[in-house]
Amino acid sequence: MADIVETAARKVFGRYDLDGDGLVTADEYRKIVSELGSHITESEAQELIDSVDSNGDRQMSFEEFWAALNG
Ligand SMILES: [Ca+2]
Ligand SMILES: [Ca+2]
Repeated sequence: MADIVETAARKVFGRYDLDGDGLVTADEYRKIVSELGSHITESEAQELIDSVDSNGDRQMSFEEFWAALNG
């Protein structure tokens, strides 16, 4: 069950990670949000990334995304 959830989470993460390098930047996040029809500024996107960023590189890895999902 957890595996199914993790696979789904990886798919979502892969959609955010536009260049496939395994990290979501604020810029990638902002592009996806605007494709979904919302608008956020670059600093808002960076704030959101920073809120889940645990290693301080200001990008979101799958592990950080997963940790955020699992609260
Ligand atoms: Ca990326
Ligand atoms: Ca990070």
